[in-house]
Amino acid sequence: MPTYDDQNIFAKILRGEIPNDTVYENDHALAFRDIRPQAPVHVLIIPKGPYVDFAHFAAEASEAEIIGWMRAIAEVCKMEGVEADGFRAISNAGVNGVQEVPHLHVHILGGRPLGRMLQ
Ligand code: DGP
Repeated sequence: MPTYDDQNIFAKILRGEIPNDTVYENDHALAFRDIRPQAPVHVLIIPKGPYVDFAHFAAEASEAEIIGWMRAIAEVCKMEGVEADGFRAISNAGVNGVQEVPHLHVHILGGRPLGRMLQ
């Protein structure tokens, strides 16, 4: 399993060392607006625990953490009004996935037609 770097930007956001535009929070997850939005709705949802990526989270997180993160994603989609017209959920991992911040996050993008991504 990867080693978690607690100096990454999202760890600093979780510790309150860097401000963020919080959209939603529960015991296990925090959701905030992306600093470089690619769509009218662009929210990042992160688990509060120290997980690098999806595989790390799936292997080591508790069921409560997994449920908390998943429910946060669903809640954000509802709150941001993208549930009805649709949205895209992306989680980049590793070098090939071009993951910039090594703390698990899912991007929720919506509010406009996003175009076909896979052919
Ligand atoms: P990626 O790791 O490639 O999935 O993308 C990381 C995203 O995080 C990118 O869309 C920009 C965003 N981001 C980077 N630094 C900050 C920050 O300090 N605050 C916020 N809100 N977003 C950030």
